Amino acid sequence: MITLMDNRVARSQLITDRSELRQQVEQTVTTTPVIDVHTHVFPPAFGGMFLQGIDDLLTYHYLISETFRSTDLSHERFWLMTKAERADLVWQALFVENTPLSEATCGIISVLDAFGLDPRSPDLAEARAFFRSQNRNEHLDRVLQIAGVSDVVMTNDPFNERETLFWNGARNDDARFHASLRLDLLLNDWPEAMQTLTRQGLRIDGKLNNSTVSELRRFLDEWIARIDPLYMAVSLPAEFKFPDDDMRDRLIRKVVLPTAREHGLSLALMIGVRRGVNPALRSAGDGMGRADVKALERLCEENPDLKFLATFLSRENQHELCVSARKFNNLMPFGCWWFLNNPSIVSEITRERLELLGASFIPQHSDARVLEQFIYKWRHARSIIGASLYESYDRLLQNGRAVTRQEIARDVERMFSGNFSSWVGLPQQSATAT
Ligand code: FIX
Ligand code: ZN
Repeated sequence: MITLMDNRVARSQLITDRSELRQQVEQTVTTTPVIDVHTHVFPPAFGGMFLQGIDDLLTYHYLISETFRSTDLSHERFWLMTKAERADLVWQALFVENTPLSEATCGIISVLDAFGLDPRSPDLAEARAFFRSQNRNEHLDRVLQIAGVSDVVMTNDPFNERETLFWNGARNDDARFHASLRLDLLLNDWPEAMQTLTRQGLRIDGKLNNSTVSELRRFLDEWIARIDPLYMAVSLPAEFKFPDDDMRDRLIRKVVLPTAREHGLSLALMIGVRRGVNPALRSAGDGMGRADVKALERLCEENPDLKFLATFLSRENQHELCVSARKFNNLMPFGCWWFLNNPSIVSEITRERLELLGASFIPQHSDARVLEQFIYKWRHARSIIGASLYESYDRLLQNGRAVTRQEIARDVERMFSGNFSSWVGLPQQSATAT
């Protein structure tokens, strides 16, 4: 039976005053818990993969590439330094000798501010002492609480040795952290993937014969059983084509899509990265390029029974992604990825998405690698999403329809957790505040 929702509300519930509207949107956006749908953060049980504290924060690859714009030090000498020495250098170059104007440097200031630490300190002594004195688990709870993050999706790479070692001996016991199965090596570097899989005992043939397909399917089945991922994911180069006549296309068709189908898993596509544009910068050396959104449209069209999450790295692809999502309801745009995660661009993309898709998208993911980044990435994102959303409600008001508190709460919940939960089948009750 269909129950019709009552669209009529008492006049007193309508917010017709603009400053009250702004304040209500701000409050809702600030306090609604969010599911962080794509991160590289792990809980403490993952040992060395759990990154936190000022040295990890300052040696984030975003800040490393920025540091080289303000130092004469060679890349070679930088990579010979210890983590603490690198952090000292980044602090000196970007926070002492220069004003922290960029988004990534401003993020560090937000984190220091959240803990009452001095953003003008000449060195890192105070910050180091503070982070060192924290109990790991209590600190994790506190950070998630400050950031308003209820659930975190990790990036779990079955081709990574450290990750394999962890999952072979242990299980993730923190229910706030969920897995995602990352397929980059398989789909972007088949020769290397073959070597890794052969070392792990798989009997595979480079030409992808039937028994190799079965071996690869079995490999993914086992990982899915082991880590229980919410989705499978891959980052793809700007040149990604679908259909194509290369190994990636065959692997997608014969291995990845059938696995997604069998396990009822969505596939997340992160498109537009150019790895190793400057290899001397190592993990900080990746760039970006404009991709062809038609490849994603073909995937959605050929596989109407499968669900796709998608994000593009180029600003130029964002409008096309919105239009594609209007055509394919098995496509969920998510996040403002990496080089897009700057206030001016997040604002533009969020407004564009609201205008074309209403609340039927996932506005942001943090892509955090270091625990405390949740604080700044979500503080900054919430403020911009709030401003964009206010603009939409205000336009609605000027055109004759006021909204209620309940409607604002419903929209924000949908964007911050509901869209993702229902897309990947995560029980809604998991998306509660910590
Ligand atoms: O491929 C990815 O998941 C990217 O987000 C990362 O590899 C990238 O280095 C990053 O941290 C971007 O925010
Ligand atoms: Zn990422």
